[in-house]
Amino acid sequence: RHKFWETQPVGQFGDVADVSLPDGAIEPPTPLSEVRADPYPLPAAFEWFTCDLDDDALLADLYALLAHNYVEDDENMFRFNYSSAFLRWALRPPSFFRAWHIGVRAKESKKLVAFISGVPARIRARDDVVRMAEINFLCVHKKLRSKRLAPVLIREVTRRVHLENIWQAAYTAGVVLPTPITTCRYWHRSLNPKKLIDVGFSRLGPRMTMSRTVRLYKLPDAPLTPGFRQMELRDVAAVTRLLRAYLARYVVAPDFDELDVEHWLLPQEDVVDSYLVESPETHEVTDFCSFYTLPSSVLNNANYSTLKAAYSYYNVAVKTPLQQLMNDALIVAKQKNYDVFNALDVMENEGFLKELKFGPGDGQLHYYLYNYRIRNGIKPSELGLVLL
Ligand code: NHW
Ligand code: EN5
Repeated sequence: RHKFWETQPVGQFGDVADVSLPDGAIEPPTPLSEVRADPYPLPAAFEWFTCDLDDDALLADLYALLAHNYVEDDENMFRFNYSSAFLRWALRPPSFFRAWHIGVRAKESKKLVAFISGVPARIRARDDVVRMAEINFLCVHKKLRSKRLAPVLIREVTRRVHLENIWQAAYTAGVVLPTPITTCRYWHRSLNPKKLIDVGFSRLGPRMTMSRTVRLYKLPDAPLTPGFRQMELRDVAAVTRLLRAYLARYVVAPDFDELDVEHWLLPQEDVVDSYLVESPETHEVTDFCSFYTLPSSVLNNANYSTLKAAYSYYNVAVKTPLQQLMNDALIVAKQKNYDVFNALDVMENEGFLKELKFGPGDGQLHYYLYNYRIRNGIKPSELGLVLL
């Protein structure tokens, strides 16, 4: 059934529930001298190409490859449209490896036709902090699909990760592969219901008029929590303390240090937004919330070409109730002209989704680990990891 995945060190569908197998690495590391030294062969017309994201021309090519060929919903109405600034941010965290930004080009035209990437991360599974690669942006041009190029890309990124003496990876996908550690549901909160209905992202509910719908999703003009403000560079230490203490509760979560927090959570316009609550009395940072910006192209609509979507990222509510904190996140997203606010049912999110008028989407997100077994998997609420 899975000619490629059957050969890989991932939980095979048969043995997920086998209690005799221990948690942790599925196969041990091999000596670096035994890692294959040269790239896997590609069909003759193509060549490997390590991408330099400092190069604006290359970045524009990568942006265009993804904008035209990356993930769509099940009815091909929308396609993710990651911005160039977002791609630079996502692919250049602390200690990133340029060799893990892997393109495939046509030898003759030099056109970029496929891509896969990894970035390094420390991810904790139970009490084991593991150096991993986060794999993302796997993409094969629509005209080259179903030719078994994806397994070559995956083997090549695996080889380059092994060369850095890293033997585990984390990734997500909308498709079922062997074998998810957990399966999450997307939830959506309308901010601009009229546009969402016009483009077919949502529907007018039964016995609902447009004006009732607009009223239903109306939000205040400004955040309600006293001391709610944008995160700044001076907040990195406090946010790191809050987040580390919070993520310690989850079975699988990133192990963020201050450098990671500065990179992943310091606001960057139209890429990542972070807010916190600074107590007006003590000036302590007590709560934190964040979202990233990932627009989708609207395919085949006469009136609109893009949807501006915010995706819930990491949130920590200590003093402010989580529901109130997330309501303020919705308010600032609305003020910044987002059309929809999306969230997964990870961490404590179940606790605010229905109350804040999110509705379940038709998409799922499966989470995977490569060469790391977690017996029986985990629940979405035990997952403290959000991948972009
Ligand atoms: S998920 C988004 C993936 N990208 C898209 O969906 C974009 C649109 N689609 C495409 O570009 C986020 C193509 O359809 C792709 C497949 C390229 C998806 N993950 O070349 P063939 C990520 O980026 C398997 C993994 O003929 P294709 C995460 C499939 O099951 N495997 O197909 C990426 C089959 O294998 P099987 C996937 O349609 C994580 C084989 O590919 C997959 O032309 C990568 C067919 O290949 C997917 N999303 O191209 C794994 N989709 O065994 C990282 C299909 O079933 C692992 N397949 O026969 C860790 C590596 C690092 C380890 C380090 C220690
Ligand atoms: C991860 N790095 O299917 C990348 N999105 O629900 C790979 N549906 O937007 C993972 N089909 O439900 C990709 N509207 C996996 C996701 C791929 C994209 C995808 C889904 C997630 C989505 C929308 C639009 C559906 C269009 C037709 C959806 C309903 C919203 C409604 C708002 C009002 C309250 C009820 C729900």
